[in-house]
Amino acid sequence: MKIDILTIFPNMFTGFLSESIIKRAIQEKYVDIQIHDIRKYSKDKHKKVDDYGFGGGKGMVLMPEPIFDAVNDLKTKDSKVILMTPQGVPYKQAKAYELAKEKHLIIICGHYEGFDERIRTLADMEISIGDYVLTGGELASMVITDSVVRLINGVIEEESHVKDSFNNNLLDYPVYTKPTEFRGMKVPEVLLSGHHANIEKFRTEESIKRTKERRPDLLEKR
Ligand code: 6GU
Repeated sequence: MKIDILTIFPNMFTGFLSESIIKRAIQEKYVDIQIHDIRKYSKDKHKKVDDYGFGGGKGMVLMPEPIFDAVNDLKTKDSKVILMTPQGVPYKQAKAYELAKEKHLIIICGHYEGFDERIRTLADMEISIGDYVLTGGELASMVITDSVVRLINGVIEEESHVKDSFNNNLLDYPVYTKPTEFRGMKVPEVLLSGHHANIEKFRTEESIKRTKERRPDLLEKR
């Protein structure tokens, strides 16, 4: 898979791309992630990419031309263009699975007070990562990228995500490691028993109990 991210803050991505699973997925060629500075596509001599909004009002608005030129440069017949905006469709794990099947994603990070409305015509979809406002789409684009890359076949063991929270609209069951007793808190006996059927039953029950307590809205979707 190839992921191209368009941003006016390319440095925000340095840490994200150079640690842990994302770093390894890039090294092992499961994914090619390229960060593109929108300023590079500006035809203005000061590399301007935003301007005052018509009609007045607060803040600067991202101009359409540099972003149109960038998308035009990168787009192929296999591309899906995603616009990051708090006005987009709320992001869910099911969408991560869909995106993980794509060959090429182009992600546009909105910024400042907004982007010129005509930029919307470039997008196949608009995504929001939740009901709160970020200063820009950069963190949101990293959220999308992280959640998609870990689902690409081979990046992590399939076992580690078939049981992820949300896969059946259930939250994860609790897990424990050594020691078997820590500050008076004991690992549940059944997990030490080696009895696989009982362990499975315990985990399912704990998942349901946890979901009931914390996310009853998910259970209604089951
Ligand atoms: Cl995609 N962008 C911004 N700026 N804020 C957000 C968001 C995106 N999703 C939730 N809040």
